[in-house]
Amino acid sequence: MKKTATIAGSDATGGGGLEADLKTFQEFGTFGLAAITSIVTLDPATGRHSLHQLPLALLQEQLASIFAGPIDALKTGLLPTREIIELTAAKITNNRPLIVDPVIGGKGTQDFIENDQVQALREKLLPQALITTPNLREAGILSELGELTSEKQMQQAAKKIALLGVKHVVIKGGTRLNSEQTLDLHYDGQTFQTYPHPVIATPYNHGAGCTFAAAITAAIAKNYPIEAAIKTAIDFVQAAIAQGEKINPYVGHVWHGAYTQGEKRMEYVDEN
Ligand code: PXL
Repeated sequence: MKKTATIAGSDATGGGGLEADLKTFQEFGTFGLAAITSIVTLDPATGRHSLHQLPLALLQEQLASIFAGPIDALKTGLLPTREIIELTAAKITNNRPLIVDPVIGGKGTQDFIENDQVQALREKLLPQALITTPNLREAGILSELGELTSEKQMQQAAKKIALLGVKHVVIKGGTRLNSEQTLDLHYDGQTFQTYPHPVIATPYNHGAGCTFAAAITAAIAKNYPIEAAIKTAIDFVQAAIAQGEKINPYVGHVWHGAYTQGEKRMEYVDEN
């Protein structure tokens, strides 16, 4: 069985963060492990998110736990401080594939991120990564090019991010690029490949970014070539968004069980 691990924040509402990662890992038939960097909660009275820190020593013990055995592919999500990024970067020193989802601009998390964290991502983590999966806003920040509004600018940003040492940059165009027909861009250090796909019109898409990176991580663990991993992840997230569901008055989530649970959920059948 392939083992996939995530080092990420917890999204208590279950759409993004390590909850999305673990559900997606399982949907892809891989065994998921997790280290929690922080916890994001939702105030039901206001819909506002809060970020709760955990002691750094506790993260260190979780990292030791997940690395107690072999891991086939590793993903990072929300790493909200420089100290957390530096500790994580120091503990992933061997050559297992690392997928960095540079969570900077996600829903519910964008208020928490400091420039210090962005610099640590650029200096410590991205040089070690096989793949990084920024959205348009995150790609603008990591590349220091600011707001990106065209495919040409996405290409420029991907080139700048690749200079940090990460081998494959996958920028998600999302609805910010185009609200109907968008594209994801892959740069492997030499050539660009685009993956056009329609935007599925639904407000219930929370967790899509985490789910995308987790799907790539699981596919890489299963030895898919990079292009196939990206294509598989895009298709899966499209299905997960299409089956998204409202979870509370403020937010609706993608359905991480879109493939194996979507059509044939386990139902009790009375044989008598
Ligand atoms: O933006 C994605 C994300 C990542 N990680 C955690 C989150 C969220 C969004 O809410 O809560 C922990």
